[in-house]
Amino acid sequence: MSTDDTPTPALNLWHHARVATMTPDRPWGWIDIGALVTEGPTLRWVGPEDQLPPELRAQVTTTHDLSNAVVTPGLIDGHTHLVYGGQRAHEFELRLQGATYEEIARAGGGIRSTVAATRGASEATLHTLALHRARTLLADGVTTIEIKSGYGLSLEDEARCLRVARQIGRELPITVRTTSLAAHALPPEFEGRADTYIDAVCTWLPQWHAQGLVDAVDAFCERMAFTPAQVQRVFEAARALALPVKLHAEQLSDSGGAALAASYGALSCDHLEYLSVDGIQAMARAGTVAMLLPGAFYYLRETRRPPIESLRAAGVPMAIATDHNPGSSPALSLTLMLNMACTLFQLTPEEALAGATRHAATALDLQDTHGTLEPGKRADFVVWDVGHPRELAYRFGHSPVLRVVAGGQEVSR
Ligand code: DI6
Ligand code: FE
Repeated sequence: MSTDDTPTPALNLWHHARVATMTPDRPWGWIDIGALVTEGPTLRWVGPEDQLPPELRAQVTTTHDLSNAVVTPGLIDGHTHLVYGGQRAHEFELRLQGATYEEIARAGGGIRSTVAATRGASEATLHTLALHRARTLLADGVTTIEIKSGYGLSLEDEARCLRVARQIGRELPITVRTTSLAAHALPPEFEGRADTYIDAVCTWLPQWHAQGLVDAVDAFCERMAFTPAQVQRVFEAARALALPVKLHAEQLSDSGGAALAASYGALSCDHLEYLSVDGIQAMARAGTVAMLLPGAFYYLRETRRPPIESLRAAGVPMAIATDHNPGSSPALSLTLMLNMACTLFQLTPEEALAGATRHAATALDLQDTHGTLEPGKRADFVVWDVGHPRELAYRFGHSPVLRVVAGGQEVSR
């Protein structure tokens, strides 16, 4: 509301667009000849251009002609491990020669080798590396990123990674949600003492939380990582801090992790190749999002697909993310994941885009402010050089991004 002594806010009109708002009321939330009005970082109005109220148009200070290009919400990468040192190309070669991901991990490679490289890197180096990765995602249309810790595995090393994640959210015009994944792997100094390590994580969590570093808590529930009983103790510590939980569940085997996470009202369960019927039903009851990670499935040359048809039938929302990490998914393109979600998991192009926008927002508890183009939400959107949004999933290996607008500001590229 403006009065005589408050300045009229600057309004930007973005028009002559084909808009996929991704609201669920109609396919793609489609508007054929659409316009958006932004006010600072917020969407003020979205709709068919011929319905734009004249009094609103009269307040517009800057007009952007989008020349019939397609506009979608800014993409949301709801599962990344963006902060780490080193790389694991040698393990890629070993796997091509027949070694499995689990065998390499048991021999001291895998997550542990990245933990060593991360501990050995300075915070400045970790920051430089992660910032470059975040910029690469942003250039591909990603305006919200979830960033997990999980390669520090000590009080101070995990805090460094979470600080780097927070810093990226301040430096780039993107929304960053941080997740503590201290229960990712057993660090070498706790060899043979997994329960003692979980005790330590439960005492560290309140300290990271007190430093404002944690938005959610995750764990790796797998025979090569932590048992459901250990994960449950981490979830209890999260609950005591009123932090939401999520879980790496049923990636390589069925350990019942998804049902456990759903019983804690998990925001998402992630991977899910071995998800059982019980797990699906528990997720449906809890409103937990299925976070599908086709990059890891592809890269580990998995053959068992997540139970897409059953998830769809049960009404479990399906999100798509890169799972960017140095071991099982060194991918930095969410548009590539849209394609893989269709080719590998048989999602429809519309389901895939909803998975990288609306449902990803829900998985990050950002559904009130992100994920669709609606008045009052954050003005995060992408202008694409395509004729229809299905083309975003149809292509791969090159990105048709024309312009990225984050918080109402055009991102320079
Ligand atoms: N599942 C994953 O996909 C990543 N972590 C996890 O629990 C992979 C981590 C790595 O291999 O470095
Ligand atoms: Fe992951």
